[in-house]
Amino acid sequence: MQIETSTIEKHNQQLIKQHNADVDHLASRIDGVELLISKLVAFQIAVPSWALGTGGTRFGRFSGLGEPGSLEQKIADVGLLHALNQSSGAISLHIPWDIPSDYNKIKQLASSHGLRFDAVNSNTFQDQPGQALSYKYGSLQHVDKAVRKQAIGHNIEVIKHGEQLGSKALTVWLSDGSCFPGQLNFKKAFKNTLESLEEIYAALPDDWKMFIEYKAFEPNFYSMTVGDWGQSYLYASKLGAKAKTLVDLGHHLPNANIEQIVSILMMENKLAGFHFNDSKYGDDDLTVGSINPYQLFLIFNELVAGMDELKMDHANDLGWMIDASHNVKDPLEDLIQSIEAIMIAYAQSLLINRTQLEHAQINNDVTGAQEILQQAYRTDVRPLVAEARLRAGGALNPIQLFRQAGIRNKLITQRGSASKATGL
Ligand SMILES: [Mn+2]
Repeated sequence: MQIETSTIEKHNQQLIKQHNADVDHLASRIDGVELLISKLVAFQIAVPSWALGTGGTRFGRFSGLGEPGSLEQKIADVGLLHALNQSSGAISLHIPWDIPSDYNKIKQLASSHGLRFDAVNSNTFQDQPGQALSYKYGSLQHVDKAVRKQAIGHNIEVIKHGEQLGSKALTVWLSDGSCFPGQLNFKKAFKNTLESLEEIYAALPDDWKMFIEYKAFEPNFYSMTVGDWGQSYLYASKLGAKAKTLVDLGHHLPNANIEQIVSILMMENKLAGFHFNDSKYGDDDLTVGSINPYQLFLIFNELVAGMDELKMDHANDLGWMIDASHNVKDPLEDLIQSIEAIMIAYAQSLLINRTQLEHAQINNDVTGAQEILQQAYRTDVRPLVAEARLRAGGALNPIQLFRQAGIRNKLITQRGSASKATGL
């Protein structure tokens, strides 16, 4: 289904008076508010094809209703999101869960919703039906060269799918590692993985990037062969300029200083982009900003500082994607909340007075530096984020409209209550 422009306009009319008053109030206190709003309008966050269905844990999965049962329906769902917030104009496909049967048709469908194809994701963390060799003991790291070759071949196939769709990056996340001490020779596992990545890297088109994602633990619980940013950075450095490190917020050990990791990676021009989510204990895949919004703001502070130093385009020069799983919420509502949280943190980071912050830093004014950051963080920027949505044709309050328009019920009527999203 598609949401009519007139439905969005009618919704906005109901809220416009209060909204305008809120924007005027904020605008009078912010220098360069027009530039800030234009940056918010340009900023787009990709939605992965696996986030449109209800997630689960290894203990169980409680399906939602009216889930998208095909790639076409997943694209339609991202299209709905984008119509509501005008900030989710890209979809990231997971191969082999979402292989298009007709590239042109899929491309046309996506562009009819104003969507482009973001990074493509390979999968060597599970065995597929009919697969010759198993990834039980790893893929690119495997002791058996034949298994490594199969995994390399899969990644090259993913690149080919991506080329047909206009993607410009391959994201490699490996579950490779070991569950028990002694199981793996760490150095051999690293070297095998590097050799395998080199073969995949050689197959990358000139204008593509390879994003190397790391994760501290799970599914392997003793060692991960790309376990932290240091290992990812080492692979990316050895591979070349097209390889960069991808930071997933949930893939760190508790209390890791992710903003410092981001800062150093940016200094080296080795940050590929981001997978957004939130967590309390580990890779919890919770809604962005639901647990630790201050951390998200501090990360955006470093991102904006780093991008400005490198004269990068905020919207296009790094990869921005949500990577979360919704076990108990409506996935579309959860995604609306996630994107809103990202836009808020981004807007707040744009408010930071960098000249004052630098002045405080070189004068060891610790209190002053904290005040500058918290002044930005404690500003309620939601009216500016809403104004950006309004100007782009979106809804002032996407969740409210999603509910008022009965979108989930319409999807259930269309797809049936038993419809299940493909994926894990
Ligand atoms: Mn991720």
